[in-house]
Amino acid sequence: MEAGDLTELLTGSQILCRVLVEQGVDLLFGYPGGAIMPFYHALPEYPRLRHVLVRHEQAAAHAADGYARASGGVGVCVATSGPGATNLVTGLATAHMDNIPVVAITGQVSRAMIGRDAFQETDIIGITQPITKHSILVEDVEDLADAAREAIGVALEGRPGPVLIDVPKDVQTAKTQWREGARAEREDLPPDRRTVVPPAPDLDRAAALISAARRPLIMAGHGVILAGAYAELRELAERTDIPVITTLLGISAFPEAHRLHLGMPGMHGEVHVNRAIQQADLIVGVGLRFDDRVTGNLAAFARGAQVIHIELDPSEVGKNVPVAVGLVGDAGEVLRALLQRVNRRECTAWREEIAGLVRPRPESYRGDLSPETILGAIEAATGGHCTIVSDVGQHQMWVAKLYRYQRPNSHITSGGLGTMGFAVPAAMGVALARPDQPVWAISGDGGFQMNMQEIATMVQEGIPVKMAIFNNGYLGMVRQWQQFFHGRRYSATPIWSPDYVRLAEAYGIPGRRVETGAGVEDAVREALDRPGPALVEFQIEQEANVFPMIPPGASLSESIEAEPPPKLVPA
Ligand SMILES: Cc1ncc(C[n+]2csc(CCOP(=O)(O)OP(=O)(O)O)c2C)c(N)n1
Repeated sequence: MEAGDLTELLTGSQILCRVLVEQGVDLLFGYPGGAIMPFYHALPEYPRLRHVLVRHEQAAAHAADGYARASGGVGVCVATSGPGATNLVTGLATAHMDNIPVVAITGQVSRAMIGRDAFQETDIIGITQPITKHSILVEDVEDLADAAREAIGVALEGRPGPVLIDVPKDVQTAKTQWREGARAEREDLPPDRRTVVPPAPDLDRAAALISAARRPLIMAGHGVILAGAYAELRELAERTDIPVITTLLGISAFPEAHRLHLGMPGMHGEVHVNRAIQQADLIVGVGLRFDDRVTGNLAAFARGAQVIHIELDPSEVGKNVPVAVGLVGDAGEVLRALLQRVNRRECTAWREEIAGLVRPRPESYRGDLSPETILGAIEAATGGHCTIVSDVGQHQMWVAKLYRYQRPNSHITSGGLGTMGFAVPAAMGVALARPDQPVWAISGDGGFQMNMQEIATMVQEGIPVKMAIFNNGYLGMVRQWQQFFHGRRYSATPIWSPDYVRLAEAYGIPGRRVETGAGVEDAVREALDRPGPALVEFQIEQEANVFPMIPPGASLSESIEAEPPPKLVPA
């Protein structure tokens, strides 16, 4: 039968698959079960749709998230009703906090059973409403195609985010006519939902502030990466000579070897970056939301600075910091409009002043197997042609600060939710989106153990993720807080690990343990040289700390730059 033939009857499941194909989706991460079985029954009829069977639905959501972050397209995950759907929750919340276009398709019990506490019935729409951009229960097969198209469109449009579509089993088996639809493109959106360039007077004011400022800074966030506005950001910085700070999720929005790159701000940001913020008279924020990990105590944040805030979501403008000019729109479009008005200028004196604030990085390592050595070896072995996916904890901060990101969007992490267990499954999605380059998942021994079951997925599907475990025997970041703020009471933070080399062996992948700095380079090279997934455990110093650190609730001026003397630690 011809595509578009109005007499063609398809099941809801076939319609779902067809819409995915029509919308350009070719990869799904999922796990089957009773209420989603009709969908899985239809799936083999659509060989264009590759399905990756994960080992836990949380990993499906993170892998879809990683795929979306790396590809710029939508990431799709699939789960059954009840426990399958609830296992997606952390992954959806992670994507929601970081604005990632993930579409989750969940099976639901048949319509007649809804509301009766049926077997594996969960109100997943109710559960995920606050952590999705949109969620839809499809109650009629007639609505299914458009609901699925809308799910993908809504996930991608404007400020991206996750969308869940819940499909009762009998809607998956019901039949109706297939009607062809158009592929959702940003340009297809109705004009009121498209990005509009801010009014000319606001752009003029921003340009005037930029030319008048004596101590200006650019703070670039995730919005630059989501908009792909790398060239525009660089042009603004170079034309105005303004130093660029990149937030955790803004890392790799600006080349780090560039003379204007300053570093990361906030709780674990560099001292000179935080001091520069406190001394600035203008902050040009691009695609960031000034969250508390960046600002520290808001009342004391950049008190001498006026703020220009370039941001897609109007509700973010003025939410955390008062702004002099808010420029609402896509970072690329706004920067292009601004660049038409911004003149060349120099910031030599201010840059020299900031250079004078730079201190040697506080060193907390006693041994030679430092995170710096490990990250330096990965950078050297890959020439930076590589994507680093980090987990959450101390290693995440080292990964953010000790590797020089030169290529756009080469650093991926869970910023907003700070989800341990993210790196390993997200790296699977990244690796499938970027088959041309190595992908490293870097985790602590805690976070690695949260989703290490996914090694089996990598083996079954041939996904070549290189896994590095920074093993310090502790839930390191929490232990550091306990050391600094809880009188060294290491409550529930020592963590035992299995023998990772034997674990790798059990999965049939190469595994190495590295105990000294001398072994780092070889182990990294070997992992890269062997095809497929590989694992390297680095036994780093147990009580190494991340410096500097702004204590929670303190201002950016109050950083801890060395081990607190034991007598100052409260008992
Ligand atoms: C799912 C989840 N549970 C708990 C936390 C709180 N938390 C933040 S960092 C951290 C410790 C991480 O330990 P590890 O994975 O070993 O990494 P390290 O800090 O040692 O580098 C914990 C428990 C979290 N962020 N996510």
